[in-house]
Amino acid sequence: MLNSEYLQRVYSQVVTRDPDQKEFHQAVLEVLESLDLIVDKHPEYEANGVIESFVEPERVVTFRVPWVDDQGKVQVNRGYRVQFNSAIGPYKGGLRFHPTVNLSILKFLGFEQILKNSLTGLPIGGAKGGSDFDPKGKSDAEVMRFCQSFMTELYRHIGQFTDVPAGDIGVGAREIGYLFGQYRRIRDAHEAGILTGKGLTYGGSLARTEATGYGLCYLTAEMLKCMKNDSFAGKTVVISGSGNVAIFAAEKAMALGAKVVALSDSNGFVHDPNGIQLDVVKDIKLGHRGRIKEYAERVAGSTYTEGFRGIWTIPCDIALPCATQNEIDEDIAKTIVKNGAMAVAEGANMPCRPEAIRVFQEAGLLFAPAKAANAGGVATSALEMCQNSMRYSWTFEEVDAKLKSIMEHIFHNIYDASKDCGVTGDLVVGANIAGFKKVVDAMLAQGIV
Ligand code: NDP
Ligand code: 2IT
Repeated sequence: MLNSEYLQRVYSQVVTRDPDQKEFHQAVLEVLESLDLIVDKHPEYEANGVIESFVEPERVVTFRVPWVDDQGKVQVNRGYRVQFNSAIGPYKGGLRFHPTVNLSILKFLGFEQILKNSLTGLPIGGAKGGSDFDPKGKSDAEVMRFCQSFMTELYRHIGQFTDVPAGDIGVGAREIGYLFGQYRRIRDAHEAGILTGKGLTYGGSLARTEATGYGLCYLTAEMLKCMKNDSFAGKTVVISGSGNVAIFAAEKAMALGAKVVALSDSNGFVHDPNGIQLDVVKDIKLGHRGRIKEYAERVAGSTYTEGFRGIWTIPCDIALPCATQNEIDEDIAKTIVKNGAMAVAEGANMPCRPEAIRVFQEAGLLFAPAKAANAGGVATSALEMCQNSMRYSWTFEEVDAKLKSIMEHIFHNIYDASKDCGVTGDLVVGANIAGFKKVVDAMLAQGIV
């Protein structure tokens, strides 16, 4: 656990204040364990109450979201925005629409977002928001009415210099479009920079859709090259999820010469030993919001199995969990190791439990944590903001080249930070420390705010 008495005190206050927020505790403890390696050298942290501030959101907004379903019945959901830290730039982070959304999950996501956004090297603070609304099975008209109601409250809390939301689970191009339309109507102004992930016809950036998955592979490729003198070429890859991150991670992994053999959704997984046919997956998931099960009905030689965790029994060289938090526990991690994997990189946020990460690291696997590995999405969101400010747009190739260079830079930054801390190659520590240093310097420079 924690050696520093100061950090122990901070952590126990976090737990005492919000005893039910398990996911938030998990995310905080991991970061504090890394800070434990440097905190003694920085008495100014305790003297200025910096870490107490760092673990407490600047602002949390919760609100009622009433909307009318297709039967004419009023439904009421709960909306949130956790504005965690704006020391280095406006709050920035996605919106998640999923029935499991609660304050613990949004606080863990907002907390991780601070460090992730710092690692991108771009001037963005950390936030997260969303609702317990479930877009699954809803008509487009219902989703539109929900988004309009959600934005009718959210609009007063966001702005291009204040807070810039984007997508996450359950929030893609359709939802961002409805949210943007409502904001524009309320404000009577086309302020493109208030949301990212927009459509290309109204201020979106080329390559934002692909960015998280592509970025994950760019960072993983750099890690393989620098730490194992290896590459994606000829490797077998398993990717959990089949949403935005998973699909474009699969696309880039294949482009880099790997064979992707499995994908999943919350119901189950498909295994295609011949290599997943991505056009079929795109047709199912992006074409008509179908279930991954359909893949096995359409592609000979592939199989479908109920239960999403079973995907990790399929042997692979590289594991890319891209679905949701805490899907890989200690036992699953042991299975992945036993099956001979060499690397794990997190596309989802916190998909591996701490015990699982320990299993990977002790077995000598390369492990890239989410706050570095999936930072390509938000980095490209920041590039979208940049283009909106310039009233200009870059080509796909220009954005993609910037994304690749950002991800390679992140890898070297976190690798070097791990070395400086005396734990060379522990990229969890590297990411936490490198991300934290920039934010804490900004916080200290700005006084108690
Ligand atoms: P999508 O909504 O596009 O896809 C989510 C995928 O994960 C779906 O296949 C979904 O299956 C599956 N999934 C969601 N919840 C669960 C669950 N509780 N159990 C099992 N499977 C689940 O979301 P994204 O692809 O955008 O997000 C995936 C992950 O990546 C999340 O952790 C997100 O925070 C993270 N992320 C996203 C970024 C982005 O730019 N979009 C950027 C950085 C990180 P089903 O359809 O059955 O629900
Ligand atoms: O978790 C994430 O980094 C995201 N969902 C993307 C956030 C963003 O603002 O693009």
